[in-house]
Amino acid sequence: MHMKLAIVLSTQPAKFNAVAFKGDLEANVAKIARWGYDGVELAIRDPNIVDAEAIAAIMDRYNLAIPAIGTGQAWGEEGLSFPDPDPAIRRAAIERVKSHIPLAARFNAVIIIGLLRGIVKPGVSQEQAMAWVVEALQECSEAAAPHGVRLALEPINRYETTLINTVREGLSLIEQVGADNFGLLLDTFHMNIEEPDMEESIRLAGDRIFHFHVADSNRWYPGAGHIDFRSLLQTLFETGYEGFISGEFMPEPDADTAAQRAISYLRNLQTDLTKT
Ligand code: LER
Ligand code: MN
Repeated sequence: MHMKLAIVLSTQPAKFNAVAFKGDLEANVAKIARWGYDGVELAIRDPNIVDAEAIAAIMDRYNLAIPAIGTGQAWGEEGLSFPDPDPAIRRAAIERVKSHIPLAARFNAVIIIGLLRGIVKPGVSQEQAMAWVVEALQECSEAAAPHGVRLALEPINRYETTLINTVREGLSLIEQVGADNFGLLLDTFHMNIEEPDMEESIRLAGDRIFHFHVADSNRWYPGAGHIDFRSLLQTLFETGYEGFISGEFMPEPDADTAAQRAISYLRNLQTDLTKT
C-alpha cells in the first residue's frame, strides 16, 4: 500500500499559522514534491482571485494532486460564516463555498468546511446557529452534487467553536443535512482534545470520512507529540479509507524541517503498517 500524503499550503497570506507554507506557490510545490509528498492541500480564501490554470500547470509539472481545498481564510480574514446574525454575511459565506465548486471539480478536490461554519455570535442561540449551518450545508451540498464535488465538515475543538466539536456531532449533522456528498474531515489534533476514544470515532465515522488531517498532540508534525499514529492510521485504513493523509501542523522549528520530519515519520510508519 502507498499512503497518499499531502501537506497544507496557502496560496495567499493567511493569519492561520498552522498553515505550514505561504508565499511562492511553485517554489513550495517543488520542495514538497522533492520531499516525496503526493499532493498539496490548498487553502484558498477566494477562488475568484486564484488562477486555476496556473495552479494546474504547476501541479502537472510536479505531478502532485490537490486532494482538498481549505476555505477557512474567508472566515479568518473576511469574517464570513454560515451562522452570522447578518443575513448578507450568511449569504456571502454560502456563495463563497459555492464558488469553490468549479475549482474543486477541476482538481477532484474535497471542499473543506472548517471555521467557515462559524461560531455562535452574541444574540444568536446555539439552536438558531445550528439551523443556519444545516441550511447552508444543504444548499452547498446540493449545488456541488451535480459536479461530483464532495464537502467535508471538520469537527473542531471547543476552544475554536461550539458548533460541531466531535465526530458524533458531525455524524448527527450529516443526518440532518441528508446529502450523500456531505461527510467529515477528521483532524487528529482536534480528535485528541475531543474524542474519548479516537479509534472508535474513526470506526464510527467509517465511509463518511472524506478527508484526514494529521498533527500531533502539540500541533507540531506527527512524531513530535504523544498521539499513537500507528494505531490511528491502521484503524483509518481498516475502514476502507483511500483518500489522502494531509499534514496540517505548526511551522516548528521551521516549515521545511516540519514538513520533512512529518513525511519521514509517516513513511516509516507506513512500512510497519504494511507488515501488520
Ligand atoms: C483547519 O483545518 C483546522 O484544523 C482549524 O483548527 C483551523 O483553525
Ligand atoms: Mn484541520
